[in-house]
Amino acid sequence: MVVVVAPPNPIRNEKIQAVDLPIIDLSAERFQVRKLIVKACEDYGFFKVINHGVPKDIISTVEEQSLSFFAKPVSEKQRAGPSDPFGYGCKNIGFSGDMGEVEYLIFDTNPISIAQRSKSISNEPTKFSSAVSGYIAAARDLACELLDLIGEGLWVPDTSVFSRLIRGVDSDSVFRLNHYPHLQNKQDFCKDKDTSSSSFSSDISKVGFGEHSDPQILTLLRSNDVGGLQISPQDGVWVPVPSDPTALWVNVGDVLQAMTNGRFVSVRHRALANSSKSRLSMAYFAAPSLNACLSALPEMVTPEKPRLYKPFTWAEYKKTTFSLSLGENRLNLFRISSNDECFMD
Ligand SMILES: O=C(O)CCC(=O)C(=O)O
Repeated sequence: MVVVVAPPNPIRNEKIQAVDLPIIDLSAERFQVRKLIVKACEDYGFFKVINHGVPKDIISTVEEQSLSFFAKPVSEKQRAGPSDPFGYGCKNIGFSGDMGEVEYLIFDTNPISIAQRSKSISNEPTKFSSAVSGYIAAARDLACELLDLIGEGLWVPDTSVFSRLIRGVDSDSVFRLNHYPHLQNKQDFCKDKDTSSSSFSSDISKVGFGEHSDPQILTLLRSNDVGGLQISPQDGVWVPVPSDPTALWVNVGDVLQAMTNGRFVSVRHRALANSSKSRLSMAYFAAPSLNACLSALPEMVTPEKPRLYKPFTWAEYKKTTFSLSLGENRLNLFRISSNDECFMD
């Protein structure tokens, strides 16, 4: 007799906890701001920034143009795909078979390739591409400013040690627009005709973007007024992140965790597609150049806090990320074990 055991529903066994997440006002005194950012990165690897300086008109043009694109028939959207790795993708996340109730557009940050790609995305490609490139430039400036504040707050001698990694034209940063359909949309949004009867059921907790940490240095995330994002400060505990279209959320990525020798946490997060309105998020992932060699800053390594991770290049780390499934803890693969004593300073 074959006994079929239903897989445990991870979502049902979780604890949802409301937490007041840190809010950083960038117009406040610099010495206060840098202290609060360091604390937020240590406690949560996550915080909200207000008075961030990313122009509102650019944000609303990117949002309007993206929503018009995602509202198009699937066959038209597919003209901007597949995402290999840039362009339109639907449900498939990454290269290891992960799936979610999400469709997306991914771009590199080169204005020329954005302009080229925009021709298959927008009916007003110049308007779309200049808004996307404008958003990316403002997000990069903001990420550099936050990384400089982090350098100052950690009292490292070279305060631009982090921002320098993402400033150059060879930085491997990417920009991603995610669209999570609303609950009423029972049609399979990846197909032109609804062939499956309930491919998107009204199940209250559909995973839009599964649990993961971001591999890069820092992520800046902005969404419309629809919630769904959750962070996990500890295993099995999820904290809902309230939507605030006027603010940006910042999360520490794996590289920053490695460079601070584990002092900052690369926060695990996910997005649920469980609203009656569709969620649109835009994420700028600040990454180094492929050949950047990444390791804990000497100031972060002490006899009490020995080096946690082996040095790696961004190309190596990216390759490892692509070879694993979304939720895998990749940084663990670079952890120094007691057999690796020779890596110690
Ligand atoms: O849409 C969101 O809120 C989360 C998106 C995300 O985690 C990602 O794009 O990596």
